[in-house]
Amino acid sequence: MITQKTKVFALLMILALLMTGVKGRREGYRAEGSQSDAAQKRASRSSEPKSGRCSYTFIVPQQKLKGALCVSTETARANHSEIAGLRAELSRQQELLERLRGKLEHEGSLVSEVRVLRRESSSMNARITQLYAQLLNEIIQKKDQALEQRRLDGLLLNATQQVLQVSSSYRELEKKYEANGSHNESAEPKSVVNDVQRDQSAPLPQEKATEEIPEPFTASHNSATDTPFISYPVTKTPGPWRDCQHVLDSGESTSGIYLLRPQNANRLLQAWCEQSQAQGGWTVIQRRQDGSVNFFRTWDQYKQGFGNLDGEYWLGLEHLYWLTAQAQYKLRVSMEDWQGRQVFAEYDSFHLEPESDWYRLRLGNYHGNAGDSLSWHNNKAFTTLDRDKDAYSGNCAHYQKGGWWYHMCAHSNLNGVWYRGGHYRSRYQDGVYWAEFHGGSYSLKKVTMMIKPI
Ligand SMILES: [Ca+2]
Repeated sequence: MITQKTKVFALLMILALLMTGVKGRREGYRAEGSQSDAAQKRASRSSEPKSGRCSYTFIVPQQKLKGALCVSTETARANHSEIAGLRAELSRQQELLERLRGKLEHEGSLVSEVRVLRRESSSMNARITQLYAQLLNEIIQKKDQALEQRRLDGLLLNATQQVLQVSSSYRELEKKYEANGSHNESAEPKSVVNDVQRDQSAPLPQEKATEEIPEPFTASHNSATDTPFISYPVTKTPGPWRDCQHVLDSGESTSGIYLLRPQNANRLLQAWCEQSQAQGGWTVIQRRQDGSVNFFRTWDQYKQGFGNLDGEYWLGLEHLYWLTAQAQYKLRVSMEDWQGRQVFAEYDSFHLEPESDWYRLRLGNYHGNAGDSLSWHNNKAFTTLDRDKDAYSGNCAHYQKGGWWYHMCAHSNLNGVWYRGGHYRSRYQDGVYWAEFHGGSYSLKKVTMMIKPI
């Protein structure tokens, strides 16, 4: 142990001698030495052996630090405040940033709103464009339709002119024919008949076509609706007869259509002769049986007659006037309800006043089993929807839907609306009724009005 200490001591001493040897060289550096060197020297100097004291000299390896190593508490305090300042600045900046972000978001939402609005606006524009195109298209179509309408009007006008031409040439031919063959009685009446008795709704060309068909007519040559009054075979004997009693007296006992010419009347007509019912000889002046003919008609149509001779028809007031003017006639109204019950009403005289007195009804006494629903109408003028001659403040024909010798308004309305099944529901009492037989709200199934000389 002692030897070891001695060895260390000897080594240190050698080192100390070596150090003093290089002392001068080391002092050359002192001018440019740093404070740290000075400090180091001071430390080494303090470690130099002093008298009476035993000490160790430690050699500290030279540090290569340049400049002072200073620790200033003041600076540290300053740094703290700076940091605080920075922190404040940072938070301010952050706040600012947040605010900016908020603004940005707000602007962003505005932008999206604007975008949505733009999108809507563009879709609206598209819709407007589409509507505009549609409008244009419709305008064009309307123009086309107007052109088409004009074209059709032209065609119609043309056709009407042609019909008028045909009609006038037909009349001329008729006149020539009459002039040439006035001795031929059977041909002449026929042409007049159709002039007088045709259905007002029947077109002229059809009328001409029917004229060309020779006698006797066949049932197949036309339908029941388009060419009335000539739609049933005329009997073999051409007539003309004064009335159906005249036909019967001449030995024609078959019911059917016959050609008539009332005395003193410069007119011919066709009518259905009822030769089997009630001893025959009846000239049918009105018939309802299936609702196939509309009886809501004008004065002129009631005057001239309308319908189908083998179906529903109205003979015509003018014909009735001439027929009943040639002799004393009686009237028979036969009726049938929807249960098949048949009744009749007879009036022992019947005639009409002329048109100048509105075909006023003159009626005799009633007898029969139907009840009297016509005497109330005796001495009344005829009324149609376009000629009001009734005693009611309004026009009875408007409410009762037919022409009749209305009073205020009716106990019978045999020219009313043909309702199926009997009892009918209507705003007005407008059915085919005979008040004494089933009342005013019961529409009869079959009605025939016919006249016969006494
Ligand atoms: Ca009136």
